[in-house]
Amino acid sequence: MLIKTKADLTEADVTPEHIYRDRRRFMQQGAILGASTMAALTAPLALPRRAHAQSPDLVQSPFSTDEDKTSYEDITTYNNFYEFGTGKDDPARHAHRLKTSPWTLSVSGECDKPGTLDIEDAVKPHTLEERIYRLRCVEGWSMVIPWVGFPLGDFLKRFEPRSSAKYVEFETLHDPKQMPGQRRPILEWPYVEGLRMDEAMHPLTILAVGLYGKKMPNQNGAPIRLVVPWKYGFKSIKSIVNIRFVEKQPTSSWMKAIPDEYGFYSNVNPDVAHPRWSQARERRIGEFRKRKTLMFNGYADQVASLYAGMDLKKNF
Ligand SMILES: Nc1nc2c(c(=O)[nH]1)N[C@H]1C(S)=C(S)[C@@H](COP(=O)(O)O)O[C@H]1N2
Ligand SMILES: [Mo]
Repeated sequence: MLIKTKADLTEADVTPEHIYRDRRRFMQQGAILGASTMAALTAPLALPRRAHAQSPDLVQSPFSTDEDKTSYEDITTYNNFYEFGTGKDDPARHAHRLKTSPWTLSVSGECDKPGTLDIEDAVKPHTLEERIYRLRCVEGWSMVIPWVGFPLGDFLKRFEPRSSAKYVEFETLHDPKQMPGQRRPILEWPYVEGLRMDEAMHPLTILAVGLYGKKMPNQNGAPIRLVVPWKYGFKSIKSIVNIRFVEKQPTSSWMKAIPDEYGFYSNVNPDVAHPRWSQARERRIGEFRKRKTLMFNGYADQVASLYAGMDLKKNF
């Protein structure tokens, strides 16, 4: 009898037929990481063995910073997610209440192919990349986070936006049963954010479904969140359920709550102070001495042209 050694086995031999077929279909659609897409979405959270190890099965993005990454522990225990409370440790304590599967994402408004997708179908066609980005919170701290995600622009194109689509509006889930912070009027719920169309289509802008090579922890915005690295962290809306192409500039929850302090653009700009504190410096979580904050959070070469001719003190 011929016994196949491990080296002789093909993928088909070791994988149940239907999974093998599905996986092949993914790969033919161009998602090299089809299998790991599903793994990233369904794998239980496990701590990476080495905090600084890169994920070998993910495409490494040329847009990644080579600065030291913030620890997994800090990234997942020091959060802003007001739906779970305003304390930094509230999201890590309470976000386990959020049920992220099943999850549907609906895309509507000024487009020819609106649709409502299961999260798996939303992610499946895309190649997942590791993008190590700086995140600068308007409160004066920053982190370096190895996101797992794909360009928002590639996703949006699937819905064929019309020329009347000038902005994109995003909404977080609204469910006070799962999100105890929504039982109090801290912000107007659901949390709303927006981008101009060119900001949304910019190659640096991603939808993230994980970090440190793992499925997104709930407190960081599972199952899918926005990441816009040159803007203050609050633009990067978590746990998204609705995306709308619109003609008029959306009003974000922060603009509604405190219009003098939070504008639509929210670009990281060390020369524009927040009315109550300077934005010139920041504390990188894990470091003691403060750093100088960089224009556009260090992404000026890639994004400054989007704002050519605009007064960034008026358009804060
Ligand atoms: N839905 C929602 N998204 C949100 C927030 C929030 O309160 N609710 N906080 C924002 C702010 S202020 C920041 S700094 C980042 C923090 O992301 P992190 O906790 O993953 O570091 O999430 C942003 N996205
Ligand atoms: Mo923030």
